[in-house]
Amino acid sequence: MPDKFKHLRFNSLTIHGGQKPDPSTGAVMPPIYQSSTFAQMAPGEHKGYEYSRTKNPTRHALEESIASLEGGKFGLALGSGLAAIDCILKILKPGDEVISTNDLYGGSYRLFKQIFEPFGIQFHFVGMGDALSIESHVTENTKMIWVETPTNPMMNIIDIKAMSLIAKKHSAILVVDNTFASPYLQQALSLGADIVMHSATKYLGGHSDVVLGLIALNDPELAKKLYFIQNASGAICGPMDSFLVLRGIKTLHLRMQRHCENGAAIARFLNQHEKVAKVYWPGFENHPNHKVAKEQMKDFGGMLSFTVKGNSFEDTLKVISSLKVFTLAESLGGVESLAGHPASMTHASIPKKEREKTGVVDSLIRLSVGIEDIEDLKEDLDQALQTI
Ligand code: P1T
Repeated sequence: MPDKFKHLRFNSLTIHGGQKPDPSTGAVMPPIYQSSTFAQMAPGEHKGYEYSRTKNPTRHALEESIASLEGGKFGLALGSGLAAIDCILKILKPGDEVISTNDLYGGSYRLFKQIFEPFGIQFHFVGMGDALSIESHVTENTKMIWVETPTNPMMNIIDIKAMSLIAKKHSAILVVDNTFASPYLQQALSLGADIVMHSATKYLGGHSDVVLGLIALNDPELAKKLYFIQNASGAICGPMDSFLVLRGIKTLHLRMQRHCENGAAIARFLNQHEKVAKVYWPGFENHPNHKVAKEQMKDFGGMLSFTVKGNSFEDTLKVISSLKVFTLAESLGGVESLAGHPASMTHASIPKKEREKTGVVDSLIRLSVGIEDIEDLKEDLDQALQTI
């Protein structure tokens, strides 16, 4: 990042972090360098770019941006959130063990269990509401602790600082999936994480028009390993997608403010609704880790889950299919409000017995509250709930 931007605060960093006018033209937005390869003056003599899998100027601008937003020295951009997770897990070797949150995105669980476990890496899925409870799962082979917070979809909050103390004590790498919070709400590196990753498909991109993954970290040795894997395995994102996320990031702070405002209003609205059984949202004072959320997050975000009264699967389907402003769809973090049914959509790859242990029951509905007019969102939920 140019030195003149080093002192900037978060909102300014979303616009200027890692950015400078294009050196060859002065273009204010990083151009979409849609080129696979770059001319060399002599073999190995070039302007910093040889081949786009290794390094591409548009992707590089995005990598600098996420590093600056997360307060990291290094950033990496990959083809999806799962490609970013895959890149991080490839640091490990057969025989290594990972302790992971037991409530997490179904695709992460599937990657852990179905791709990495057959290669000899063992995963322990543990409730991390009380950080100390993971100690009994640590063995001499524990090399990584994987934390998603807030968790998808139960909105559990994990104490990142407490986890980092445990990780350090056992020389394990602490990774935080910061997708639900975004760097606007929570900066995991400053709380002690070694690596932070995002599905930038969500809040960072912010417009449901791109799939992309991001990583930020400070440790040069770890960064060297990750850059090696990024290039050697090759799951990079293209320049057009990098540009779209860079554009999204410039309004991250504005969008997040409204997501948080609307999220809080919807959580409170549902909480007093006669057709709703339970609302999961870390902003409630009786949320088990509300205090931790208040300490490590700036606000409570735009995600929440709830169950309908009676917990009937049929009623749940009726509500979710009756929504008109909320779109029934996977994903989250875009400007538009989305509703999902985790049991049959995002978390279908987790065996029913496993997911029900963490609360992902058939009557659970997950909302990604967008930035529309709040009264339209309330009216929509109310008319859908009145169908049961
Ligand atoms: O979809 P992708 O960009 O590959 O990101 C995967 C991912 C990683 N981590 C978390 C916390 C996520 O929520 C996701 C993707 N989640 C959804 C698609 C979803 O609807 O929950």
